[in-house]
Amino acid sequence: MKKFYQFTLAIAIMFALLVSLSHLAVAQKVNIKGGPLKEKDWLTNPAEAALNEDHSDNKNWITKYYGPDGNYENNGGFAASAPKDLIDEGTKGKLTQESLSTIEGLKLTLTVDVGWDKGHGGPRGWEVFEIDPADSHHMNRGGPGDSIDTYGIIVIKADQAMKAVMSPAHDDHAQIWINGEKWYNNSLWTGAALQVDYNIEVDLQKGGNVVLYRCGESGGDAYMNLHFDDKTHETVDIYPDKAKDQKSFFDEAAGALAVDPVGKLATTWGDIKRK
Ligand SMILES: [Ca+2]
Ligand SMILES: [Ca+2]
Ligand SMILES: [Ca+2]
Repeated sequence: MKKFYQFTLAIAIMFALLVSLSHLAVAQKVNIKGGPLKEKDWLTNPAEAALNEDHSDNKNWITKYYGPDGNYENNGGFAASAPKDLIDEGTKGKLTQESLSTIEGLKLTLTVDVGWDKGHGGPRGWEVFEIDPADSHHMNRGGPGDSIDTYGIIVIKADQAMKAVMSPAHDDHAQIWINGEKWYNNSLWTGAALQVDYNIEVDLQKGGNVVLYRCGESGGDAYMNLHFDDKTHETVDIYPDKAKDQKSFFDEAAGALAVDPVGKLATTWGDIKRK
């Protein structure tokens, strides 16, 4: 009998070890915590050392965004454009980068377009666009490949307030806002389309969360990629999902964008457009 218990104990210990080892294998190092960024750091690069992690095996890279239906062009290089709020510029102050990354601001895109002048790509409406994360030039979107800025939005619907870890890969200057706050600024390209230098812990609120991802490009490769930790992808819904245009995006995300108490999710694209 004693032998049997020893054997069981040994098996239990081995199992526990295996479980903890397998967790170690998939864990990504979180090297930025304590956000959002304070205003004085909005354009400061992370102080932490770059991780140079290869995330090419990750299955959760975002492939669809909602955003202006073309890039801002002739940006003068990302160093010159990064400090400029091109959303503010294009909407004459009706929207800013901060307000666009809120539910109310996102809904304004149903009636407010981006009026960039001819020299910067011209007027833009809003669309759902798809990117291939592995393509290191995917920011081109059929237009010029250099001196451009791309804006992409996703909506994350969470059942409860939670911590999530976001992992961006970008070339060149990335800036990310969530729910009106800036959480990430890094002017240095990560090194490859699926290489991550910073895993950033962020706060998601219960209900809809708006993530605004901006990437500024000077020359060479131009990509903007993002995924979250596995647990987050398992527990939240992310939009655009099946949407192909503005209407279907607002329709499928309506539940996440309703300001009404949970259970009263009648808001649709048509309702918002009428208001
Ligand atoms: Ca790197
Ligand atoms: Ca380029
Ligand atoms: Ca580049």
